Amino acid sequence: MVNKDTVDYSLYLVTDSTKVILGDQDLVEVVEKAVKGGVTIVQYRDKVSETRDLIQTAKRLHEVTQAYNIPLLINDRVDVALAVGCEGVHIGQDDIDISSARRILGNNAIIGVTASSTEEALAAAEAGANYLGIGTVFATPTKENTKSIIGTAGVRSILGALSSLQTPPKTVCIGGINEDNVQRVLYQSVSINPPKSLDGIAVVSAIVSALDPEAAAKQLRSLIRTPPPFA
Ligand code: TZP
Ligand code: MG
Repeated sequence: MVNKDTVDYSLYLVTDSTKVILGDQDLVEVVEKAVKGGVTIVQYRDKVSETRDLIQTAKRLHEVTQAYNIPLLINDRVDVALAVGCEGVHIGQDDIDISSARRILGNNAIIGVTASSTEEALAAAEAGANYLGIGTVFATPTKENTKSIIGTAGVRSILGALSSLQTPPKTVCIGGINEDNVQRVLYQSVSINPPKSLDGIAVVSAIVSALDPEAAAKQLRSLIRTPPPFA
């Protein structure tokens, strides 16, 4: 059983079912390889499948994540999370509100929220989000209609605002992160006063589109664990 208060957010995989990102691969196989490589939490994000297929795939993904004792979250769809009995949801600013999601899924569910500004971050924290997905850090072809590209300076200012809270939510950042920039993102994103750093990095294409998703996850995980040489 996954305990929501001790979740490891360090390498957070967000899936994508579009041909351009996933290619001809089987999504569940890709996720299994990524989890073997060291992914610590998975979000099933699928904007193309019908509800019936979403539930079927989510159940298969949940078997994988349960075998490795890591959480599975569903993007947007509280109904799918409830049907599958997985650990929670990730919602955006235009999706169901946090307190409604909490009422439906209960106290033990993990509820993550996208935040692109200090206002959104503080409001989500206040409403009881367990973690924030901060971004979009860098422009990315994976999600072209993002509201705002905030850079590492934007991540820093959100972390700075959260650091004044007594129990800030966990934080991951997302958008254009890969093995070439992950250490720079982690290093540049630390807010200085009072200090607050990210709890993890979320990626889509760096793992899902990799030739070898297991090796890509392994490499990212070791880069996240190892302090950068310039720190
Ligand atoms: N939310 C903000 S950016 C993004 C999402 C889901 C996509 C990130 O994809 P990638 O391939 O890791 O840049
Ligand atoms: Mg959404």
